[in-house]
Amino acid sequence: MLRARLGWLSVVMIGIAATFSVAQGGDPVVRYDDHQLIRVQVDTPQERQAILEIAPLFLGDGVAIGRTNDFIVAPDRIGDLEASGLTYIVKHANVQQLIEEERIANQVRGTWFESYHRYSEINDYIDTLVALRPDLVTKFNIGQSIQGRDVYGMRITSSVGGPGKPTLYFDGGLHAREWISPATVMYIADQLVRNYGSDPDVTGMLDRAEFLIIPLTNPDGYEYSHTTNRMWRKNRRNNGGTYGVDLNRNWSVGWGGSGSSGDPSSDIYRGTAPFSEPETANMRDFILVESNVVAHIDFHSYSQLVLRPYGYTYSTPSEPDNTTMTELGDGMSDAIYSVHGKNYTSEPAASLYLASGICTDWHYDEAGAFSWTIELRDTGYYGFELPPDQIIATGEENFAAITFLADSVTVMLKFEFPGGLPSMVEPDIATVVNVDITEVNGELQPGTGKQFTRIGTTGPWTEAALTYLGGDSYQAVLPATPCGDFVQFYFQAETTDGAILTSPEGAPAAYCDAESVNMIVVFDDDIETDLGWTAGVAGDDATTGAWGRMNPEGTEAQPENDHTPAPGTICYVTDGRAGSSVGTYDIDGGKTTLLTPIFDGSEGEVAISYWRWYCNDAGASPNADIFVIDISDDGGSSWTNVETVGPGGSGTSGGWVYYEFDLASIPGITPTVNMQMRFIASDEGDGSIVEAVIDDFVVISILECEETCPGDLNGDGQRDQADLGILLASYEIDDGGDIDGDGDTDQADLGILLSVYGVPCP
Ligand code: 0X9
Ligand code: ZN
Repeated sequence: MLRARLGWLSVVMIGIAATFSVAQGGDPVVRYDDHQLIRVQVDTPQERQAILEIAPLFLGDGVAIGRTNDFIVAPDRIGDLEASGLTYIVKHANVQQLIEEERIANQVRGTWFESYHRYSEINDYIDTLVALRPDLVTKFNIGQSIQGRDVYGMRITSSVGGPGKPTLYFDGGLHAREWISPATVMYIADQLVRNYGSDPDVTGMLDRAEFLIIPLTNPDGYEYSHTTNRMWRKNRRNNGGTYGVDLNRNWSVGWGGSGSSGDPSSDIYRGTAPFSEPETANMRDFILVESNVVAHIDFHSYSQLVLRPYGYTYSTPSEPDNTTMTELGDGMSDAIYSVHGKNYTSEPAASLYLASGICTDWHYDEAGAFSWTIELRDTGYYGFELPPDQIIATGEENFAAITFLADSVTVMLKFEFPGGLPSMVEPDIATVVNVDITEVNGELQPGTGKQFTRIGTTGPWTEAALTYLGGDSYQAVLPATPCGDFVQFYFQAETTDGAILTSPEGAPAAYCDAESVNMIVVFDDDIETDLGWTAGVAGDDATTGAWGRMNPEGTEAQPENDHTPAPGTICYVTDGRAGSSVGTYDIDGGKTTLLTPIFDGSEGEVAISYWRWYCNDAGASPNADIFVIDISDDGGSSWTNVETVGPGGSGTSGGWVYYEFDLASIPGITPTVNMQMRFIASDEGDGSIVEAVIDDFVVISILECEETCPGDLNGDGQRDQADLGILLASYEIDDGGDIDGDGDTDQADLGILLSVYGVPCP
């Protein structure tokens, strides 16, 4: 029996059993030489007790029963672990090496968001953002930490919309060792500040809402985790012999309950009373005077979770809040997934285990805000030592989450375009645009949906009502526009309180436009049917993961869904399945090639686009391989590179990416009728997980605008009886009287001719 076997273990645990070897600035540096990072399956309270005795340094917030949990085991306890009968795997044999690798990676300083920064550098960067946009950012100080460090934050909003806008509040760094948290919160601030005025989503957010951002709420612990003990979690209060209070157990809601400890040496020590710590008391006092806080996120790491209240009890918040926080949490998780395909599980905080006195429970109960704890990357491969080259990707996916959240709590009416918004229209005929208007935080005044259009790029707008189709659906009609001209447009609706909302936001200063062009779709393939691609060529040497046409099965590296909107399900993926058999195999042992059918690129200006997904950063040797995309103008005899994705950088950690290029931009390529493209993915090294996916491949040609005079079938400059004769002779027979370009002569053509009958050509 497990407990009996472990009964002899009566070692007195004094916190961390790491060695203290090098002295540096006061406390000796804590080293983790030959400490193992292990993942243990814990199924009973006895097993939890057993592992905590062997490995008191638990890396999460409470040991969950029925799941795996990560611990650090000191070298002198590895024998006990082996003898314990517990089921575990060793994730890293030497934690000190992980720490060193992170330190070395962190010395490679590219842009600011490619390395982790110290307390003073974060403060300097806040000043940089203020200097960049003093009209948008103000810095504030919520008070000092227990060692006297000032805790700074930023208020970010635009002057549009006046005071009293809804406030969203994000904080980071409550736990010292979770370095990705302050980095992600700074990334969010940086994006908001830098993209106001250029990115319509960001502009809308800062016009509708105010953001309060405190990136580093536990500066003392954070500095200590940099200088002395990389695994430090708490603040640096002197408890008289031991140090630190867990700032995420020190809040008043549920304080003192399960999942917190009264033992000052514990990593989840709750402190002597709620708000005993200046860091939490200052946060509380700061937010209590903010009257418009509607949503809050406390960023932590790791595990990839979106946790909603409560953490201290299994009971759920009352309705409708519980449903709202569930839907918003699920929506944030979906938004995160859409960027790089990372799964962040959305669930109640208490579903793993109870944690009492936590920050988010307090913000929900006492500050009147919807509140979440987001546990950032990863799921334990690197854990807290997440390599700094994942900061930007983590920031990007969480920026999508906060964009979704901000829109969900501040947008009154949402305009959506189920068929997309056109960037090109066909010359001389009207273009239908489907518009959905849904109520988010406002009530739509019926009958107020409108379109504003104009041909050309200046001049007055023509207003017209949208046609109501039922439900949330409306139809807009863009006017027929001569080839070569632009048609510009925006949409508008009103709420029952008289607020006027537009899409794009900020119209008429902001608007959409589409160019009227003579376009032919040469090849448009959503891969749903087999249009003659070739998966695999002579010379391919991948042993698994060959290209195949199929419905992908989601893994850490590849998407669950193809790119084509439903009902589409099929794409090309380096999955190795024949089409229907199960299994998810990434590429191994060499390369695999995918060829498009031959297509005609000889006419007009040719633009080629596709959606790609590429992931080479999941697994043991990340960012080692490349994805090569080439084009041929001689049916595949010779090839020229179009783009190469990887080995590092953007587009290498999953997520659907749109790529478009003009044939004319590829040096050395001649437009011919024998064009072909190829996609080569490979895994040349050991151990890495590589997945590539291609979907929605489109080739279009744009022809020059002809000097046209619709209806002048004989080209004599008149639209008269002679033209009518030609049309009638071909009527429903051939295309001799085809005016609208649809390939036959019918009533539509007759209608056009009659509408211009007798009008001389321009
Ligand atoms: O324990 C915490 O404070 C948070 N996790 S962490 O690993 N970053 O320390 C989670 C708080 C909410 N979670 C639960 N109630 N389980
Ligand atoms: Zn944490």
